[in-house]
Amino acid sequence: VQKRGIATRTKVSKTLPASEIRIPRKVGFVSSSLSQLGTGTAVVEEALDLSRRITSSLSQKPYLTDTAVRDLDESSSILQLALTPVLIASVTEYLEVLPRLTSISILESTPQSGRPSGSQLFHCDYEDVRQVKVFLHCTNVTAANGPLYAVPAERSGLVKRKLGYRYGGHGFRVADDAMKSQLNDKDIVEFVGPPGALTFIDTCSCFHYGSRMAQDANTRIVVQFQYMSPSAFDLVIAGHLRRPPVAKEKPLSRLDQMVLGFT
Ligand SMILES: O=C(O)CCC(=O)C(=O)O
Repeated sequence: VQKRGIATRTKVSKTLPASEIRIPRKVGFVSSSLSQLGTGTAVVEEALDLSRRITSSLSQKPYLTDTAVRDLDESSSILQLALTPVLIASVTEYLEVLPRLTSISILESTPQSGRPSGSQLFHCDYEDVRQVKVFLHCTNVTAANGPLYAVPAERSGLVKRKLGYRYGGHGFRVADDAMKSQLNDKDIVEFVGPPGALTFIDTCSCFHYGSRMAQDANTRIVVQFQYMSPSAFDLVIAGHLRRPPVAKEKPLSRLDQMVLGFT
């Protein structure tokens, strides 16, 4: 899983710029944008283009198509965003280690009748005790388009204790009534925003859900970048199932190769 030791990762991570986008630990999320990263919108165009070419997906969810992005080449704007030094610096500061980029996915949510289910219900991810997912809006996301909603990390921790929450298995998804009995409205933060809006969020520490669309709403398209510590449970147990989303390791820098899991 981790072919290089922490000492080497730490040394290499020292070449990153100072992290300008801080994810406060008690909150577990922060909003940003492509312009704050000094990045153009070519990445949004590339993602929309890819989404138009998706013909099949592994996703079992009727309301959400989740398609892994693979075999990018080094000129891809999606790959360049995933490896942007300021972004990696922010994730490194939060996870306290140079992270592994473990997936890039295109999420497409569409209206679906019936009661919310799956990731439309409050839950915490369990690949590790902490991870960072970065959501990039590729369409305008309003309250009608099923935005992401999240509860700050500290508050989520209190709710976990109160509910006796267990990761995975039965009870991993929590009904609204049970959550709302523990929360005030102000504890639930909504991530709306135009194409180019970014959300950095620790989905293990923060209860969250998304994709509850209004019946007449337009499709919501986001790119999701997932970063974990190299010693994350998921990588230790099933790291061999995760392939870098890029075709070849050359001519990427050593730091990029480490983030991508080549070295
Ligand atoms: O945005 C969504 O629809 C939900 C995403 C989610 O639950 C996750 O990525 O863990």
